[in-house]
Amino acid sequence: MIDSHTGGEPTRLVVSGGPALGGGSLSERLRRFRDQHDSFRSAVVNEPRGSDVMVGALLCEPADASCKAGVIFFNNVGYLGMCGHGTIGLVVTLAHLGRIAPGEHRIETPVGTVGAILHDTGEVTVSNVESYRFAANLLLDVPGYGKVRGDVAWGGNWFFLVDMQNVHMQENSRHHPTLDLEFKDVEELTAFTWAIRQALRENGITGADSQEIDHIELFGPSHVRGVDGKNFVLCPGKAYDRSPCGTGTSAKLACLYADGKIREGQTWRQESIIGSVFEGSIKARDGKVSPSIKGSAFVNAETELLIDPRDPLRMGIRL
Ligand code: PYC
Repeated sequence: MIDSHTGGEPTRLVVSGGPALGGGSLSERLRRFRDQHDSFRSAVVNEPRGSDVMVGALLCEPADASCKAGVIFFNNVGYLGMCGHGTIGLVVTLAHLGRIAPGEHRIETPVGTVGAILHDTGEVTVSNVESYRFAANLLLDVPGYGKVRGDVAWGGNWFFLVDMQNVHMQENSRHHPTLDLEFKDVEELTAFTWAIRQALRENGITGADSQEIDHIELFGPSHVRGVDGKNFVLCPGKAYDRSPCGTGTSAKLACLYADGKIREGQTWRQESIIGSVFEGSIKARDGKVSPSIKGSAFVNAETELLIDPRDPLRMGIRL
């Protein structure tokens, strides 16, 4: 396994020794992974070997020979469609292994094929799956906080995006009355976004085909010169994304485009809650966007997974 981080968000790539998932599309193989080998997911990313923040990635043979690799991303509670920071981590790790050189590559994921350019600088630009806003300006009653407005958008995962400049905590809120989009407030931001996620579920608000919205993104202006926006993204298993979230930035770009606030050729710089930055841009087609996300990753560990039959927690701590 090789660990890397992209803007602070970790990716643990299983290079070999993972479960045999057979052939077929990556989405079929994801289903087999989930149904027959879920304990392997937990062994890799859950405590005591991993942590709630860890995103796992299983390197797979691509079904499409034009792709350099296939990948299935997973986390402490399940599986991801796409993962932007993880794809940047994957590309940098493949380069670290000497398996790819700078240039353009195609990578298969369960939600479609994405492009990746490994630049001579070591930076990576991911051309993500087509992204779009599914619903705009929904009003949601979030118990303990009050009414919150947000957009539902697809960026390779489902997001509910909330502009923090429009969030005014109700006066009798037992929570922080002025929640800042700042690192010092991550506990409060986590509680707030988790409450939004529960409220979405309770109100039956979903993405297309009743898919669960499992990522919540709060956004606002950045205070860094030359950076356009800042976000806080809550991931499905309640950990927050240390990176600006590649799929979350894609969802944000789709909403900006739907609002006429970004055009082709423009660069959007997205800061994460810890201060790391991705650069985003779009190509537009039929009301949807093809987002590109540029960032850097660094390899920081090479490890071997040891599964000791005497260890009662060898497959990780899980529900
Ligand atoms: O970068 O797309 C992303 C991502 C999703 C979950 C964590 N990171």
